[in-house]
Amino acid sequence: MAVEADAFSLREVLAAFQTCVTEQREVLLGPYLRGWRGLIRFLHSLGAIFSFVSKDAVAKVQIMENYCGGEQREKYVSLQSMVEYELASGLVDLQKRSGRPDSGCRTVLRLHRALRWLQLFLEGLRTGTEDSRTSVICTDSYNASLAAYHPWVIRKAATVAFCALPSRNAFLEIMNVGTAEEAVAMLGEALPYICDVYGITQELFAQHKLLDLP
Ligand code: 1Q0
Repeated sequence: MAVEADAFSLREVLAAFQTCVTEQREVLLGPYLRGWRGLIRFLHSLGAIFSFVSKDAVAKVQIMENYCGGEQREKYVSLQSMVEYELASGLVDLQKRSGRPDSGCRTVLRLHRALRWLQLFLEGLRTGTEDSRTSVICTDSYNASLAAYHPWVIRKAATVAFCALPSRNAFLEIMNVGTAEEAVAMLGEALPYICDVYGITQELFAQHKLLDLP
C-alpha cells in the first residue's frame, strides 16, 4: 500500500480524541467528529471493499456536522449539552427508528459503539506480535463489540472484508508515526484517551437510558 508523507497520521486522529474531554469531563463534539473524519480518511485508503462501512460512517458524521453547524449549534457543543437538549425537546424517539430517524443521540450511539471496536482493535494491534493476523484481531474485536448490533448480512460482509486487511507491520507503518516500535509506543500512550471518551459517553448514555436507542 502506498504511503504518502502527509496522507494519514494516526497521531493526529488520536490527538483529536485526546482534546475531546474537557476539565469538566464533557466530551466536545468538534474534536470527536474530527477524529472520526480522520479514521474515515484512513478507511478510504483500504480500498473499495470497505466502502459499505465508510459510506455509513460518513453519513453519520455528516448528520452530526450538520447539527454542529446548524441553527441550534450551541446545543451541540458537547455530548452532554446535546443529550440534555434533545431529550428536553422531545427529539429522541425511544421506541422506534421511524419516529426520529436522525437524532444526534441515536447517531452518536452508533459511532460510540464503533469506538469500542476501535479501542479493542488498536489494543489488539498494540499487544500483538509481528505475525499476528490483523484479520483475526479485527474479527475478534468486532465480535466483542459491534457485531451484537448488526444483522447477519452485515456481519458476513464485515467478516469477508476483514480478510483483505494488510499485515500488522503494514498497519503500524501506515500509522505514519515512525518505526513499528514507535507506533506501538504511541498506541500505548493514546489508547487511554479513547478509553476515556468511550467511558464518559457510556456513562452518560446509561444514565439517560439511551444505550438501546432504535
Ligand atoms: C480497519 C478495518 C475497518 C473495519 C471497520 C469495522 C467496522 C465494521 C462495521 C460494519 C458497518 C457496516 C455498515 C452499516 C452499518 C449500520 O447498519 C450500523 C447501524 O446504523 P443504523 O443507522 O442502521 O442503525 N452502523 C454502524 O454500526 C456504524 C458503523 C461505523 C463504523 C465506522 C468504522 C470506521 C473505521 C475506521 C477505520 C479505523 C482503522 C484504525 C486503524 C488505524 C491504524 C493505522
